[in-house]
Amino acid sequence: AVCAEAYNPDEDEDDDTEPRVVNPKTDEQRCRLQDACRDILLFKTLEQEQFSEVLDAMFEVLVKPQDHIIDQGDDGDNFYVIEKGVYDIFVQKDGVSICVGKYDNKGSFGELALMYNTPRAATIVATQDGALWGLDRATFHRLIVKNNAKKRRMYEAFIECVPLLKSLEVSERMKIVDVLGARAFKDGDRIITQGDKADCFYIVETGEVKIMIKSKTKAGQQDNAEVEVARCSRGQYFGELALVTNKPRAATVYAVGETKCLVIDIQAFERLLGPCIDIMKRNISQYEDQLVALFGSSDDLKQ
Ligand code: 1OR
Ligand code: 1OR
Repeated sequence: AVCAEAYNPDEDEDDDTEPRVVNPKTDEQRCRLQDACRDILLFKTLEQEQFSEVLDAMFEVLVKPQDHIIDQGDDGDNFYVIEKGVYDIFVQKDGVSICVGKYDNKGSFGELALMYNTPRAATIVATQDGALWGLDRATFHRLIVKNNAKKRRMYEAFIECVPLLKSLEVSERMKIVDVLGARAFKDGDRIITQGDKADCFYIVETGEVKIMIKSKTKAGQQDNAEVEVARCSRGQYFGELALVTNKPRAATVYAVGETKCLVIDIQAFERLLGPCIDIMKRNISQYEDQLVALFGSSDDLKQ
């Protein structure tokens, strides 16, 4: 379908002659904006200069409960980064609007219509007073979409050989590349903490991670030290369990040496990795067997 086609920014010269958008901000606003944008995956692969241009162009949007920030089917105007507030995600299925998820005080939305020139794919409704930062379509194109061409060149070969993603079409894998972020870790950095709420999924690009668990059934006991249960290296994934089971993180994950991971947020995970879920579930059932061998019960997974 045409809408799945990648926009080819190299064929497009107009963008370069467009004036830079600058929305002046107070120091206080700039601080809040920088905070809100710190973990936005789409910004993670930008050069410093491009990132400051993005920040310059962004503008504050205050919202009230029940405000529709985006309506499914509309043309795309802005991309939004969440500073605060809770936002429900609705998708129309056979004429019925279903709540398929929510953003809870972090994350971003509204990139798809701007990236692929498609109608808005979901409706986003504020459930409380909130604050967003908008980025206009033209600037999004000039900086984010152009950067995506570079991302595809950088990650295409690697993504093509991640075993988990084998069952996807090439175009589906490229859509993952479009929305992923990259994060670098130093030896010993904690990437995931057992018991935390989960909002993203990881693939190891370089280096290695170790997965450590403390038994919940042994909580408080003297001998309940962290136990290493697995390692993941290039091409392997982690952080899927909490997303698939809708539970807190089941383990703590540390970088072993300098490590780089590709990161996908939970909405993109649910939207793009559906076809891989069976493979993940099969591997999860193996965790359970290993857990029984280790602690004598698999209650830690069931709780
Ligand atoms: P957009 O520009 O299409 C609506 O405007 C935004 O909602 C969209 O970009 C995404 O940023 C965001 N499917 C499609 N869009 C989603 C979804 C989603 N979730 C958030 N958005 N799904 C839900 C996954 C939790 C798949 C539903 C079948
Ligand atoms: P998560 O979202 O729960 C921690 O965040 C990640 O560590 C988890 O997803 C999995 O990707 C990974 N064996 C191998 N990997 C595991 C295990 C595991 N638990 C979590 N992860 N287990 C078997 C150990 C003998 C333990 C199951 C509780």
